[in-house]
Amino acid sequence: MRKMNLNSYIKSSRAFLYIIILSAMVQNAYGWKFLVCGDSRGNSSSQQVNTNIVSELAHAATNEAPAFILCPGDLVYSSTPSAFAEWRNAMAPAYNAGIPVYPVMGNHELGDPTAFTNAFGADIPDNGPPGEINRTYAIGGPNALILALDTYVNAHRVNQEWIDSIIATNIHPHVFAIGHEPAFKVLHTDTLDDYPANRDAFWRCLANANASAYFCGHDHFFDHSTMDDGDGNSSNDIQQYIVGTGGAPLYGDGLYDGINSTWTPQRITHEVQYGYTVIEINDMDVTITWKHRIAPGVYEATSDIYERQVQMQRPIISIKKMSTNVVLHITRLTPNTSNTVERCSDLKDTFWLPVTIFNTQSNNYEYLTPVSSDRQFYKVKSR
Ligand SMILES: [Ca+2]
Repeated sequence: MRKMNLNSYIKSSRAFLYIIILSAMVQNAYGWKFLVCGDSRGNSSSQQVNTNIVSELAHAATNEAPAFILCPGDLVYSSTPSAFAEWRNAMAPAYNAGIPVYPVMGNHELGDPTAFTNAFGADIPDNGPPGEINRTYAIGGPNALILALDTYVNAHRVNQEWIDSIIATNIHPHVFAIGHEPAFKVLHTDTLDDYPANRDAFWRCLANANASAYFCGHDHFFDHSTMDDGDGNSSNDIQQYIVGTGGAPLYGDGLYDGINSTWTPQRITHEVQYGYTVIEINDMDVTITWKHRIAPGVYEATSDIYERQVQMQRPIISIKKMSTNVVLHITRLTPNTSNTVERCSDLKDTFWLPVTIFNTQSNNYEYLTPVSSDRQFYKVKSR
């Protein structure tokens, strides 16, 4: 009797163990967060870092237990090994907790880019374009792609060719980007709108990738604005978050009076205070919260909470009929999975004939197939 009970206990323990493991995996994939906060520099070469605020933020950030922390530039006043050592020392709580910290360069790091890459290169993935290693790179979360972009290898521009190549093989539903300079001007006039055609291409690329937000600094305040693309659908408008709130001397306000092309900036929140943004991802939901400093060492969530449910985009087929063939150009595919093209000649048919089954490393695919009747319908299944 006692033995049976023991067996039964072992069986139920094993079942319980499986449930726990499954639950841990689900938690890992579905509920996670990262933080963004930039511009922590001091005001002179003798005061390189606002260590008081950086230390506060490092403690607050560590208590959030994020997957990683992103810092969009101007960490220190001037780019020297000792200044970066001072910054890393102030960020010690995060480093000691094993939380990766990923910075990109600001204009205050331009004096000596090598000092920056020496200080942070070991932490930064070497997956960027040639000539921009440790300056431009991609970070993958459980279900997100984050593009960390240098805006100074070519001043006031991002490396669009590299971004396009990364987006083309992205498998994650959530996409974000960070860079030092705002894409749309508020206070500083030296922003990505200095090259409007490049900025427009960048912003359209983010929109096509279903991105939620671009995080930047340069202006020393918090500014959250949504960039209305004028299509009457606010759910596809990308948010610009200026988070130059890491300790640098705070600035007065500005206007969105740069070159905005076809977008209409709509301000959600502007605040002149230190703090950081928390990006929480739960399956297809993203929540971005601005947390500001209300007392020394005390950071609290504000009412600026942006919520969005990312929709999986359906593949699109464009069909070009040649004399004896049709060319199917398929976009928005999920790379690395089994995709199927099927056809029928009458939509009332319940049977669709498989035309091709393919794997692709890209989210684009082109397929040539013979014309088999005057009227054909095609559909693609992608997962
Ligand atoms: Ca829109």
